[in-house]
Parts: sequence; structure tokens; C-alpha cells
Amino acid sequence: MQDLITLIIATRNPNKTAEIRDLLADYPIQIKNLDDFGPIPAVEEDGETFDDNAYKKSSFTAKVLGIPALADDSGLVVEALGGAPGVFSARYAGENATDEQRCRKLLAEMKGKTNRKAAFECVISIAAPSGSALTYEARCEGLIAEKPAGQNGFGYDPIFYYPPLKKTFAQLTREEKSRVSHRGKALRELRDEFDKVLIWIRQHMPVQERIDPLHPSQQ
Ligand code: ITT
Repeated sequence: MQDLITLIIATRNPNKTAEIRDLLADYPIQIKNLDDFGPIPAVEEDGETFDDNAYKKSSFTAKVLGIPALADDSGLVVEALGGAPGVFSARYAGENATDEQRCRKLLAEMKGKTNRKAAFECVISIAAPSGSALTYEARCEGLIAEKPAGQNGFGYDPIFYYPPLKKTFAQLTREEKSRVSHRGKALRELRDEFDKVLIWIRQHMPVQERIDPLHPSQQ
């Protein structure tokens, strides 16, 4: 029987971890968090696209720990703001701002704007320790609400209104959100070909050399 593959979720955002764990729950893998390891340096997310940053996070973590890593880079893209906050979503109101401060800043920027169209975008990158990677991406379209509503979720969920369900993402349960969200869609794409992904991971793992201490020259 083959050993169970370990996949580390390379995120420091516990809400993302919870959503990703839910969606990969039925698969024959052992999922670990960054908290399961000692401190590893943070990755600088200075890429110009979600794709760049997702790969930076997954490849760095996989190389440092020697285990396949899955990273998510995501954010909110607002049409009337020329695509902002985009890759700066996490830092939109400064490095140490809270989710509430980020939402408040976005609502202030949107004051008086009639075009409220926005989309959450997500790129999932799975990297092997060698640096090879697979990528999945998805988006979810909605509108920026006039004011926050709902207590669930994280980030911009209270101000992201999803017209088909007539609710903000923060008014949905985690399961309801994952059924329609950017992250849920990207992870479902990954799940749909998970058997192939497992084969890919096995093929890209470094070969462990076993040295027989009694007959080292025969190796
Ligand atoms: P990691 O880099 O450690 O994964 P992070 O929170 O810094 O965690 P990102 O750099 O990808 O993650 O920034 C994404 C930001 O975009 C996140 O902090 C939220 O503000 C926002 N965001 C992403 N997905 C979201 C979602 O499903 N609901 C609400 N806001 C979301």
C-alpha cells in the first residue's frame, strides 16, 4: 500500500484554512497547517498578480519543508476602482488593519458610485518541493453593498452582495458560501481531477535513497 500523501496548506489565514479543509475533507491525504511546523519565514507577497503570489507562497513552503504545499492567493476586484484593491486586498487599509477597517475604507471609496460591480478572484497553487506547480483559478461576481451585513466569513464578506442568493457572503453559512465562492469553485476544479493530482505529486516528490549500512557499496 502506498503511503498517505501529506499536503500542507500554506496560509496564515485561519478562515481560508477552514474553507480549504472542508472542501478537501473526503480525500485520501493528510492535511497539515503551517502551525504544525516550527516558525518558517513569511513570504513577501510582492507579485503583480494573484497567480504570482499564489506560486510564491506554495513553492517557498514546499521547498522549505520538503512537502507538497497548497497556497491560495485571492482578493476583491472592484470595477469602479479600476480593479482595486486586487492583489493589495489584505493590505488595503495598512499592514495591521482589521477586516472591519478594510471594509470601511472600501465603502468610503465607493461612496456615490453607481457602478457597484465587483468580483472575488482566487488562484490556488499546488507546488512540489522541486518547484513544479499546478494552478487552478476561479472568480465569483457580485456587487459592493451600501453597508455591511452578516456576521459569518471574513475579509470583505460583509460588503460583498451575491445577487443570486440575495445575501452578502457574511450572511451565508460556510457551506453555502463555498458552494458559490471563488475559492469553492477553484477547489472543486482541483477536486474533480484529484486522482491525477495525487499521481502528479508522487511523480514530483524527490526519490528517497535508502542506504543499507551493512552493504553500503551495493547501493
Ligand atoms: P495568506 O496570504 O496567509 O493566505 P491572507 O489573508 O494574507 O492570507 P491574501 O494575501 O490572499 O491572504 O489576501 C486575501 C485578502 O483578500 C484577504 O485578507 C481578504 O481581505 C480578501 N479575501 C480573499 N478571499 C476572501 C473571501 O472569501 N471573503 C472575503 N474576503 C476575502
